[in-house]
Amino acid sequence: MVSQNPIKIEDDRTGLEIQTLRRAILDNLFYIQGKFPEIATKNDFYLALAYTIRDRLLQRWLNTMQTEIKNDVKKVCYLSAEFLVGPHLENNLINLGIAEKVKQAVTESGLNIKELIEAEEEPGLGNGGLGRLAACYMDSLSSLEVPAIGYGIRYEFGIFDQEIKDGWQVEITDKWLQYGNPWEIARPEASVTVNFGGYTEPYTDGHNQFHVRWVPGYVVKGIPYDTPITGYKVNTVNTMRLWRSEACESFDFQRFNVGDYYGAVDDKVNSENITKVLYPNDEQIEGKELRLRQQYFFVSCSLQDMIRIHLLNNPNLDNFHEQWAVQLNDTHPAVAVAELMRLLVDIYEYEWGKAWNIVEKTFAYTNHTLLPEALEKWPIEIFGNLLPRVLEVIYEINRRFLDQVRIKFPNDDGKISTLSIIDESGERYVRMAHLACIGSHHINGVAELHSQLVKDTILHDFYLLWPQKFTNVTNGVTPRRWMVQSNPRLSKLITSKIGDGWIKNLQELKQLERYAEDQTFRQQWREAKQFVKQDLANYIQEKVGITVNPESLFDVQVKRIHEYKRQHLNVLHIITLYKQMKSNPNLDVPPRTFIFGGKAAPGYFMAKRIIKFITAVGDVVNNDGDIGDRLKVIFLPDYNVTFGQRVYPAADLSEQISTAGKEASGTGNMKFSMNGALTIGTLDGANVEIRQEVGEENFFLFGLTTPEVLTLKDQGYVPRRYYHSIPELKGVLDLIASGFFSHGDPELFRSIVDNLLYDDPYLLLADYKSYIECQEKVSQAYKDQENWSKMSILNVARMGKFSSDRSIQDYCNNIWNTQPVSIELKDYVQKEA
Ligand code: CBF
Repeated sequence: MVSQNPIKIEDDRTGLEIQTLRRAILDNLFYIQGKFPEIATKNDFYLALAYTIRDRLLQRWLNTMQTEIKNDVKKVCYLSAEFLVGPHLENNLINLGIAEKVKQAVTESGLNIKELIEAEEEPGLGNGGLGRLAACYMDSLSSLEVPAIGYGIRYEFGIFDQEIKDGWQVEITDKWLQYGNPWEIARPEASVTVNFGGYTEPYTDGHNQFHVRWVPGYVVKGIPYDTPITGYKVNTVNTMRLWRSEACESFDFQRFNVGDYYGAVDDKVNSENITKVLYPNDEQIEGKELRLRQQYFFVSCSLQDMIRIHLLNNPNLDNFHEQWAVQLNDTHPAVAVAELMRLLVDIYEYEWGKAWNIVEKTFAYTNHTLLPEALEKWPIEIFGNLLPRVLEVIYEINRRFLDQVRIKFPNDDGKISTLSIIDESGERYVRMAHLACIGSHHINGVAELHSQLVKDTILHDFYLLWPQKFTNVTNGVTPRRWMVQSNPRLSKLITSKIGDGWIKNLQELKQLERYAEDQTFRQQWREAKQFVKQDLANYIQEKVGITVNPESLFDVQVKRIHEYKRQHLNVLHIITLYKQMKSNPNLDVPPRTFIFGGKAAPGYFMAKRIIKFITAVGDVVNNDGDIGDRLKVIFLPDYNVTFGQRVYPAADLSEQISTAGKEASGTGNMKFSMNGALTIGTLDGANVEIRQEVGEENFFLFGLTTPEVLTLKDQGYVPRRYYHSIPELKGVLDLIASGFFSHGDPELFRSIVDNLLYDDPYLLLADYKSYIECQEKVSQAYKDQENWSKMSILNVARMGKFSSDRSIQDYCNNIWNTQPVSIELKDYVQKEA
């Protein structure tokens, strides 16, 4: 019964009038931060504003949760060890459509909205492409009104902050939570427990049924923290649910009482360690037991959570797969296949075949890399000690699977050993990709070329077994963050011509094509670019104290530092250009500013040396009076989402120069192109499709193709042949080897030079000539600014395909079989007790 005098939860508290917003900011500052404006820090004001905005999305958020639970709609669960969401505040203002009003309220309160937005510490809960993709997908799921939960880990310390000292990377702990996180809500009432260690034992129940029981060595509690993920101008606000580990009992009185003071908190410390820190490796496995503990912990918590929610509306789990589409974001959560089997068979007492039917129809798996060093496998011993019951379940899955293999490929022991989940070629390992393939109804790569290579190479035998499981979903990125938010000028210019429908339907950018011929529009286009370039130039000055010419060609490579991404090929070009300028001071090339950014895994020797190489070359070039501002080399420290938002819009040229066949997709390539940069790139990953879309004439292509790479390697690649036959290349390598860029020390970069001359696994020398020639074409093209602008406009106009909305639609149609659900906003009215 509703009371006579009901109280609505919405109303003045969450109103959008300027006065109400101002009042709310002040209230939050006072009542939550406990501060007067006079003594409040910038962070206090940021938090007060963030809470104000959070209040304004809560009704949508709770309505979304309620609708999804009540209507029992099919939900997508994106299981990912990483979510690199970036700062929330501005994104939420845009998605809620309240940016202008809030800006006015903040300004009238005597504050600066830009400064408050910049005060937000970004949650660095990912390494690079894979985690950022998960974040773009969460944005699109909400914007497309698809019911979804992103499940992951709430790392206390995210990806390290990078400083550059004397040209070297130094890692600093990322304490992103130290001043509070206003976006999350802890839900301790939905905690679950997770078993580790111990042993298993058989038992027979009262009905004479045989079962296995896991007697754990220790049990850890998982506490969910929810963060709202708003959709663009819709009511849907989905949830990202991240788990934090905690000891079940944080204090052991028995140990304390016998004087073991440190031992009394041992359990607490060990349990909390699970979600302490993100492993900072991108596409390299770290075979540490703690990493497996992290994976199993968040997977088990998430599956238990899904089951709990499912049982709110359903009598049993028979239809679990009809209600939940669970996507495995790479193999990091692949243990979910065995864990769901364990839960169904051991806890809910399902018969194996029935349970397997549910499992197979629940999961789908995305592969994100072909690099052998990134393919996860766990030594049996580590696995068995940590998760004894899960290993037994894996053995049983494997036994039944290999029986099928024998039927399909009779008398073929080779197939048994290549397909088995257990690698028995030497030390025995659990192969996580195999578990993911066997337990999933679909397997996809992340760009056309990559999906083809998955079928042709690493998962070839699975493809022979189940061709129908394999498909492609080309990656995409959200235009809300990567255009509207990061490049407001360009976005407004576009909207002034074609309306704002493109923000929701990126294909509408096509209408821009006709403006490529419009001289006035091209001028406006250049002005928009110039504005952000100036902004970046100021930022460079402030961060690294180097003055760059904002009129120069901004040539940008920002991404993780990895040999296959070939930042050092870029440097070989810089040195080539430098040598040319030195020997011909009248060389007619446009001035260029080379901008690099990216983190190296702390244990990756070559990647760290490449950073030093870039900065060392920069030190020489930037200080050479003969060169002036015709050539500058900048390494900007601490590349992250926030910095990406600044750098993508300002680029003229996007460097996508990986060895063909190595980059699964790339998503930076899309962000650059959407912001009007032209690409110099190989036929790798999504570059292939970007070139197809924007047109060959609007893309600078160079380098070997994937089949050419393979043939060259098969024939026995000898990099020294290129060294001897290309004088320019020889000159560059000799100069490095002489110690010219290392204060006369020939040792500093010997590892790089020797690696290129004697091994060169990523074929830099083979691609050098083609790259240099292509860069000359870039320089020529840049001289004709009218034509460059035309190419730039056409790049943006033809990027419709690369919206993450399209990718999510592909997943919904071809893999998840899910439908959008629109969320009605209902008033909450206090009921009588
Ligand atoms: O699919 C998203 C991205 O994932 C990676 O970053 C990865 O971690 N495996 C790949 O390297 C990228 O090519 C890909 O775009």
